[in-house]
Amino acid sequence: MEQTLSIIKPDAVKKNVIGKIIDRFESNNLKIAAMKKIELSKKDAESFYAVHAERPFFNALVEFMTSGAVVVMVLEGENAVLKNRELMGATNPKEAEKGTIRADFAKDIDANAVHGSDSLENAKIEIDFFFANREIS
Ligand code: IDP
Ligand code: MG
Repeated sequence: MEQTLSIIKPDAVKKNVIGKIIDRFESNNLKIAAMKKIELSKKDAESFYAVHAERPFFNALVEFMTSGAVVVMVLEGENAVLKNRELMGATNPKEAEKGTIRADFAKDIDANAVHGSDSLENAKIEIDFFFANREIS
């Protein structure tokens, strides 16, 4: 069993599609092992996306991720990391396959509805960033 970190980003929370996105996970055998709705501080967003600090879109990304509440989840299941990435679709919603979360709920790369860990190693780091062990079950 793997665990991965998922974030429903401010654009999707504002569109009121939290439940529809969670349904994609549950319908595909991913269990919600932890979940909370929070507002990220600038510092939270900057640390979480530190790997992108030198990218031209970094400031816009931090601005976007702090523009409203997000829902942070630990998803658990077989091949959870890869399965979540498949359900999400490509980073750019315009290139995402039909039926993926980003194709169905997002319009452009700046506001693309969801985050998902890209490796098992990063999943552990990202889960630790948001959750204490006692919050995950
Ligand atoms: P991912 O979210 O599919 O893993 P990453 O390359 O890790 O994509 O980028 C993190 C986030 O940064 C993306 O989800 C997107 O919101 C934003 N981003 C990535 N590339 C661009 C870009 O070229 N322009 C604007 N925003 C971008
Ligand atoms: Mg990424």
